Amino acid sequence: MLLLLPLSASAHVGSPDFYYDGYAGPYHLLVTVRPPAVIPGIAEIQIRVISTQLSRVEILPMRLVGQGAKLAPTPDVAERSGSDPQLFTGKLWLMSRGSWKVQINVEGPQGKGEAAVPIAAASAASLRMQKSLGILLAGLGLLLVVGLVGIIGAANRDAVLEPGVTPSPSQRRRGSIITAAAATVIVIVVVLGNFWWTADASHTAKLSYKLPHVQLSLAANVLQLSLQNPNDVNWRQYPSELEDLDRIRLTDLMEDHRHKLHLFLVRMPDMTSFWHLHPNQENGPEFFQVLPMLPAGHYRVFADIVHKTGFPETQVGEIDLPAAPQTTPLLGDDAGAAQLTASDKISQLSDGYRMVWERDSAPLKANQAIWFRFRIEDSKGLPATDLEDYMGMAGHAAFIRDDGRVFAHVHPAGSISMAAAELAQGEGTSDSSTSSKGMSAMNHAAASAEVTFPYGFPSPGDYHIFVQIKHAGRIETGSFIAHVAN
Ligand SMILES: [Cu+2]
Repeated sequence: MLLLLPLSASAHVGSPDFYYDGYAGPYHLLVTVRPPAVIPGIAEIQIRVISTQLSRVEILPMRLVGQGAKLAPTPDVAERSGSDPQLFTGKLWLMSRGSWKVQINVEGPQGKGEAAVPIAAASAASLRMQKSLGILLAGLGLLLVVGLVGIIGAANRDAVLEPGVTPSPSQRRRGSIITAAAATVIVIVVVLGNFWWTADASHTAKLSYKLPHVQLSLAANVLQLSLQNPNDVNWRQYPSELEDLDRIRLTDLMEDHRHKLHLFLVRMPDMTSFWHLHPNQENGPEFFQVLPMLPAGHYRVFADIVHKTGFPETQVGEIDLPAAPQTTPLLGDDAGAAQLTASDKISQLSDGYRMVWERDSAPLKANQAIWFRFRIEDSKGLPATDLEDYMGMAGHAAFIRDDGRVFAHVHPAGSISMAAAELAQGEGTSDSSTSSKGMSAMNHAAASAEVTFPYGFPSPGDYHIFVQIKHAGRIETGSFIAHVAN
């Protein structure tokens, strides 16, 4: 009866769905997984096969790590859409919190193939019961209690008499005593039931996922970050319900495309200053970042981490930055831009390069998986030929709603965590040839002048899309605006 809000659970902020672009054997798939807002709950899966027809698609849920990763349940057959023969849909139960994968087995004209899509499951905040429903249920409950007491009383007073005979005073007394005793017992049961109900509700509320807020402080131009773990304390109180591997710890971070922490800073509300940095770990949840020359202002902060269980989290924060006291060069994979001009089509890069969003005229809609395609052109307007890998991939994108309440860090393979994707491939039931094929497709190098990101906006509103690519040794940021209609 605790209805749950379809809020974001984890992984990204306000963007709970998982989008995946990858290969199952020879078949190119675009997969959308909508995890349930409540655990246990039903995840909805959509699989679109590109360019070929498949004869059969099977889906099954598996844990990402631990014993459960080795025990595959019987797969469900995904249903082919009546109107679109390349679209398959299915539903899967996710029985516990933590990191899961959706294993996909396909069969088609070129034989069989497998893919695994890592997802994260966590209950979001719970909602109180509606008042009207509460009043209705209380009324019905009262009717049951009164009826039960009356039946017990009548059974002990009138039921033993012949028809037409009135009960004697002693029978009446006996009936009254038993009625009173029954009423007392039933009221005690109702009161105990209420205790049980309240305890269970607060237990459920404690197990709902809380968005972690990273603690930020600034000393000169060094930003100090302290990751928080608001879910650990509450999740740990119920060890019987949570396998140990579902515990969230901050000492178990794994590298996700080369870094344990991907830090995004965006100046609000203009969003003209955007930075993607990689702080150094000091110890455990403490990190520090020497800031480059950021323009002063109020910044929204998003810190992406992945636990070694494959459970991704984004910690959020806000900070006011003064004008940088000294110039520190950007190092390694750190990149950003101080004065971006957002466009709905063409973003100017340095050296006369341009990034062009290849979009059609159709309005953007929420909850729809689409490919965001960006073409990089050189100063002559020709497709760029000098694109390089940036942290192992052709590009990195951040989708941020203008109020800062939606944030997703997306790659050419989708909005799944890349580190979790490696776990999903590594511990799967698939043979190594399919796995390696899947991975190479996932990490497809920056061979062309185009970079694509599969994603769907979670809600209507105005968004900024920041797209980062690398060419001629330099990391560039394109900035785009997108209006998502109601
Ligand atoms: Cu990235």
